[in-house]
Amino acid sequence: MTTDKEKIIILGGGGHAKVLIEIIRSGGIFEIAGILDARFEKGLKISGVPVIGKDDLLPGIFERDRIINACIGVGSTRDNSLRRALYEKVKQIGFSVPSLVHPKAVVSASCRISEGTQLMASSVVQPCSFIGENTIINTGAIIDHDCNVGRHVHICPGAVLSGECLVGEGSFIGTGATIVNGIKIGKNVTIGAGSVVVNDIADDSVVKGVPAR
Ligand code: JB3
Repeated sequence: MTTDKEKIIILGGGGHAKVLIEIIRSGGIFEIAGILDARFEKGLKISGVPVIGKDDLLPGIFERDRIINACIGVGSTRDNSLRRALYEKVKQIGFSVPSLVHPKAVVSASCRISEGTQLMASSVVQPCSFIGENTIINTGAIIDHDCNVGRHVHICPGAVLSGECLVGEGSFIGTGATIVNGIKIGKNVTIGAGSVVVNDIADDSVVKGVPAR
């Protein structure tokens, strides 16, 4: 049976990809064409989706197979540079990278989310906030009002940004971290899990603890 759904290819077949597969399926917009991941044998199924090969197939998938949507299914555990590189690779080929929003995410009508953003279950983005390209707002994370979260950022599960916070591109906010109102976090910053951030953090810093230092 052919469907009139647009097709999408997923890069990566690990835990993050499994979460995204469920979001894609719940949205009912895309048909998942397959997974690219060198770690697995071609033909292996992950959450029912076949592994079809490695990233070197991307140009042919775009040009020959006319699949124009890609999903960055590789997560990040501290450093977002691989996600950034994969996003830039697929964009350079010409793919669109749809934002993926879990049906149980709470997303204000007045916030703006960019291409490639991934909002997981129970995440919240409050009014007038902005989320940059290829950024993950992971399970249960909260972005309160008037925040500005840059591109290629990972806000880990359960992390909380109070109102009017800024997070620079490439930064990583660890699981359960709390950022109090109005804090500015620079680019490529790593905030450890469970930290409480009460002061602005400069670019390229690595901080943790309560208060985070
Ligand atoms: O903590 C949470 C809720 N999620 C984590 C997520 C954000 O990051 C999760 O627990 C993991 O820590 C991590 O998820 P991810 O990236 O799915 O982890 P892992 O299970 O290691 O799977 C990564 C997959 O990406 C592996 O199968 C790699 O082979 C594959 N991979 C790595 N580099 C790649 C590339 N796949 C492609 N297509 N291209 C690559 O360059």
